[in-house]
Amino acid sequence: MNKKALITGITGQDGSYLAEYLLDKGYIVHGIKRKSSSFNTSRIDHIYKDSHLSSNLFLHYGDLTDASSLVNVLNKIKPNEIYNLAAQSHVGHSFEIPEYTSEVTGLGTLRVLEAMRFLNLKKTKFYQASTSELFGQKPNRSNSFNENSIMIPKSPYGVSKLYSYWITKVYREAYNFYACNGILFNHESPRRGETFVTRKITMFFAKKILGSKEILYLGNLNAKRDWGHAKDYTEMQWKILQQSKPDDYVIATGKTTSIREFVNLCCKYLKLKILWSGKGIKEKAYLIKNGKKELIIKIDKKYYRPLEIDYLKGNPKKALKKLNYKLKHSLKDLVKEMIDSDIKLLK
Ligand code: NAP
Ligand code: F7E
Repeated sequence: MNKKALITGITGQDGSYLAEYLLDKGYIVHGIKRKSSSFNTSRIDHIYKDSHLSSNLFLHYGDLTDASSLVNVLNKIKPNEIYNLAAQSHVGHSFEIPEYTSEVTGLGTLRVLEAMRFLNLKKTKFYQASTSELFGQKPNRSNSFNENSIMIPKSPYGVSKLYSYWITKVYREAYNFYACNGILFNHESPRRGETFVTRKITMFFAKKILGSKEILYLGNLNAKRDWGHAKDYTEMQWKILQQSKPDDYVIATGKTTSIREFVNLCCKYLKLKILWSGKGIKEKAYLIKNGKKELIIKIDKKYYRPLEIDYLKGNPKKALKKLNYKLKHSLKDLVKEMIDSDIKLLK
């Protein structure tokens, strides 16, 4: 019989790739989508055009802030696997809406776990979308973070995710749940939300190539992130739930790149000559063409966060070995894929 999976956050970047992946594997996929006044299914609409896949995909209204909706959906489906991907996932915005972020990204996880307990779903496996934002401080002895690194989050988002990380472990130990944390470092794709920095940059350069005169306003250019591809990472989410015992895994590439370097990678791909000048809030970037300078990037203080994690690099050794996985995408390929896709979208 086909396995049944429930994905919270199916309309998000990861949810959409995971849905495709599980449908391809023959799963019946159920997704929870929240009520919104405008359409929020653009990342999964294409699945409905594929009759082979769409017949096994079912969407239900629900919300991580609404416990009864979760109990109702879980009771109806009784899934073999739950992937809890729903969250208010923007770190910057979590400073502006901290209480809502805690409700969804923190307590929302408890509501799903409690629904499982209340309905006695003892055989259901649970995946929690944990994050590198749990780690706030560069490790003393090592230059990367692993499963044993100290967790000192630096945002309402990170704190909410820390709660979810621990409550997942508590339910594993207290009630013998098959519950796992995937501690994922940043992962991007053409489906990344446009307010996250990589997509903001690739969309800007796609517009520029098509003749736009816009200026790109960014925040902290020095922050370093470990960027992987969402497709690799969603495949590993599935693998985490296929192991004989539940466990927690860091998923990362083991490489780190600053925002400024990411911009440079985009220019390199597009064969654009870029010149940086100034420091801090006064830093600017120009395109050099035919001996002329065009201002393209400025800093806007509003994109600085009240508190920032300056450096993130993961150590994925345990995950790559135990899950027997080899990453398929490099950052260079990711930049190319995102820019090409944005140009196509704009055209
Ligand atoms: P995303 O694109 O922001 O998707 C978040 C999903 O959660 C969307 O489907 C969103 O619905 C849904 N959602 C938001 N609030 C909800 C609520 N109150 N009730 C039900 N659903 C709600 O995030 P992502 O990049 O796919 O990430 C997936 C998960 O992994 C998130 O939990 C994120 O925090 C975590 N994570 C992400 C990364 C990364 O680099 N991408 C790294 C580590 C961990 P709408 O479509 O209606 O907004
Ligand atoms: O910021 C800096 C910003 O918003 C990356 C989420 O998926 O990954 C994501 O969180 C860096 C930060 O991602 C702008 O200050 C500079 O240092 O793309 P981001 P994030 O905050 O790392 C983690 C792992 C998650 O779990 C989250 O859900 O870029 N930055 N200038 C900027 N960031 C944004 N958004 N916009 C700027 O203009």
